[in-house]
Parts: sequence; structure tokens; C-alpha cells
Amino acid sequence: AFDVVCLGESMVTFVPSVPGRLADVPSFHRAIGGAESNVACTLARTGHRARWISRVGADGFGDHLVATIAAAGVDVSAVQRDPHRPTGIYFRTAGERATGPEAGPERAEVVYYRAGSAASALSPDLVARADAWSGRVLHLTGITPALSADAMALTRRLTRREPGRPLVSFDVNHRPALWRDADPRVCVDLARGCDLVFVGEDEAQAAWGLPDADAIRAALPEPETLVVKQGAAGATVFSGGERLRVPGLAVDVVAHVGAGDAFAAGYLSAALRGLPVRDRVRHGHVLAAAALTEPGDLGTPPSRAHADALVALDDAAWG
Ligand code: KDG
Repeated sequence: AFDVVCLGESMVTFVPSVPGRLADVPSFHRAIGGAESNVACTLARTGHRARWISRVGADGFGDHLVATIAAAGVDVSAVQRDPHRPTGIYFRTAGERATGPEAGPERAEVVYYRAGSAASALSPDLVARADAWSGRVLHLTGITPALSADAMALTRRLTRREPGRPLVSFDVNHRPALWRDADPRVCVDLARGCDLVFVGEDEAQAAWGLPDADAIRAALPEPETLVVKQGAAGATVFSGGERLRVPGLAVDVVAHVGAGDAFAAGYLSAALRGLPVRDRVRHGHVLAAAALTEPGDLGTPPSRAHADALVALDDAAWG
């Protein structure tokens, strides 16, 4: 059995050679993106048995995704190839800096080419329950229900409370560009069916109009654990009736992309190892800090021993 099964769309992503508006970028280099496979790759690299379930086209981009994710040590045996639909791709701006002399008004731009992709056909009929349930944890995100009616139906099915299911983890991952024709508040209902939920305070405000951690907990009372990420302020975690604030590490942000996935992977890794809740959140912060300080979607996580050493630093180091 696997430690974690991550299900969702991955894309080939094109990272600009220079910062600035997409309109001005002359060239791009190829990388991979996909919130769920990012979590799977990071877990595999930190010593866990991870599986990624998805669909890709029978095309070169699909070959590249499957090969790259497999090379990270992730099981890809349940990934389907669709001869009729392409692999999704996307472009986004690079070089976003929150602090320092380069700080500017520049807004991140994201352009997806994923409508009608192979992964948008993910559906309850195409994903066997035995595969989705083949790990101790099933990790999903709020990106999948935004892909298509089929992918929404699949997410509904997998977030239904049923006897014998694994622990279901859900990262809200609000992507405004995917919710132009639908109401992202549906993710509140989906999250309520999960056991562990990750959400940014900023995205809960944007997607659901909920102002703070306590309002989010009030809307999501069912999950055993709710982790509300609060950027530089750290995170507030609600778990088994407890409410705990866990400050983060201060870093000079190079790019936010991928940090949420790294946080989820760090948290899940520590949870699988049976560490206490505070240290689960600290492991999330450590991996997020590593991702925030480099430009790609999927960074290189610190080793388990290195992360453990950072988590063990005394409170003064932790804001
Ligand atoms: O979490 C990072 C993701 O945004 C990126 O890798 C691509 O999955 C992705 C998406 O849908 O935006």
C-alpha cells in the first residue's frame, strides 16, 4: 500500500526567461506543474511511498510529465493515457518578489490551456475506487472540481464519508481563473467531507468571503483537522478541539508558486511519521520556506534530517 495517493491534473508549464508581463516575455523554459503531483513528488523525495493518479494525453507533454514524476520516485502505474485529448499546459509570469528593491505592483498572470484536456475527463467511471483508496491518505485539491462536471462528480464521490476510506486530505488551492463560470463556494461542501483541510486565509476571503481562521472553522466544523495558512504570520491549526497558532519562518520570497503544495507535503510527511500537531505545521513551514525561495512550481525539499533540525530550533527562531 502507499502512504499517500495524490489525484489531480498536472501540466507542462512554461517558465519565463525574464520577469515582467507575459506580453513582454520573449522565451520560456519547460517545467512541470500540478498541485497534486507536486505533493506526491515532494513526499517521494522525503522518503514516502507516493502514488499519483491522473490522465494525460498520448503526446510528448504527457510522456514528459509521466517520466519526470516517475523519476521523482512516484508510482505512476494508475496514470491513464488518453489518445483523444491533449495534455494540459500553462504559462505564468516569473520573478514576482514580495520584498526587496525589486518589489513592484506587478500582478502574477496565469494562462491555462487545459479546457478539454485528458485530465478534465477524470470521472467516477474512469477512476477505480480501489486505486483512489490504495494509500493511507488520499490527497485532493479544489482545482479538480473546477476542471469539468466529470471531475466535480469524481471529487464529490471521493469526499463522501464512507466506511473503510483512507484519511482524505483536501487543499483548497483556489484558482480564480478556473472559477469564472462557477461558484467556488462549492468547495466548502467538498471540504466538509474531508478529514484534513488546508486553506489560505487570503483564499478563503477571495473564494468564500470568510474573513479569518475562526470564521473558516465555523464554516468547516467537520474535518478533524483544519490548517489555516496565514502567510508571513504562520498558520492556525484546529485539531481535535484544540486551536494552535504556529508561527512560520521569515524568508525573502522569490515566488509563491508551489509553496502551498510544499506546505501540504511537509505537514503530511510529519503526520505520517506520527509527529505532534505543532511539528506537522512546522514541517509544512520548512518545506514552504524552501519552495518560496526558488522560482519553480516544484522545488527541491530539504532532506528529512535537515527539516527535522530546523523544526527542532527553539521558539525564538520561529517568529
Ligand atoms: O500549486 C502550484 C500549482 O498552481 C501549479 O503547479 C499548477 O496545479 C496547478 C494549477 O492548476 O494552477
